[in-house]
Amino acid sequence: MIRTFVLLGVVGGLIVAYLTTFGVGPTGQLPPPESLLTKFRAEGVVPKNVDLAIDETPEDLSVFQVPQTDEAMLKAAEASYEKMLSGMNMDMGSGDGKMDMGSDNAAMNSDNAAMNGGNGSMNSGNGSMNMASGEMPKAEGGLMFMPDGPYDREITLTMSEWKFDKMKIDVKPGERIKFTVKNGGQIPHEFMFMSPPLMNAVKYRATRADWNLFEHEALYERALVLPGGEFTFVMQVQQPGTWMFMCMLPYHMEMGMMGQMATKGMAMDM
Ligand SMILES: [Cu+2]
Repeated sequence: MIRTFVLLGVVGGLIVAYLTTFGVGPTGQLPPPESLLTKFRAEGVVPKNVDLAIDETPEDLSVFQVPQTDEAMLKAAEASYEKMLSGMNMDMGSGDGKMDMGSDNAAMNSDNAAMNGGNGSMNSGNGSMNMASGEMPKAEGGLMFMPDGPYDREITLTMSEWKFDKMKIDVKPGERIKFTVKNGGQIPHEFMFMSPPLMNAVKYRATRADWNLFEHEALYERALVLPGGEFTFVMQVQQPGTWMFMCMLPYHMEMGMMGQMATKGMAMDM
């Protein structure tokens, strides 16, 4: 009797082993036919295609992510950006990747070297000024910046979203102007003066995939002005020309925070 059970067990085991190893035909190992998949999807047994899409929403803030609140701003800014720069009528031979912006400034620098030397006494004790080069006074691109000193007239410039209260400033060669720059807005801004060659550099970078507005050179730069904050400096116009002043925080300039300062007949269409 026991032999019968052992025999049944052995035979049964062999049958199960055979079925699990060889008993399933090749067709049984293929994916289910499309109709079956459709049926299962309809029944919700397997996820639909759309459910398998990768969610590309970044999980943390990175330098490449645009905060949702900024998207509308950026759209408006992008729409106006090309128009704004093309209106400035700069010919820089876009696309050849070569910039010829250093030579003019270099010449200006050498012209002004004597002036810098002559004003050496003004340089002392002003290391806290937030100038682009860290030096005071600084002369470049036809403008000279000093922390203070004698001046011919005063200009107060108030920043807000998204403009300066004066978008066009007329100046005369040689005059010294005391600027008071205020942030009358609700958010931080920055302030800088740029020459057309430096703006060309910005325009050039704007055509590149690795464009970064934080990469720029300015004749004068105050990196952060908090709401309600203000600062002053004295600027001398050293030669006829045109210059831009702006806030270059992301999308601020494109939204309108760029004005022009020019001597007579030198202003560009903007
Ligand atoms: Cu700003």
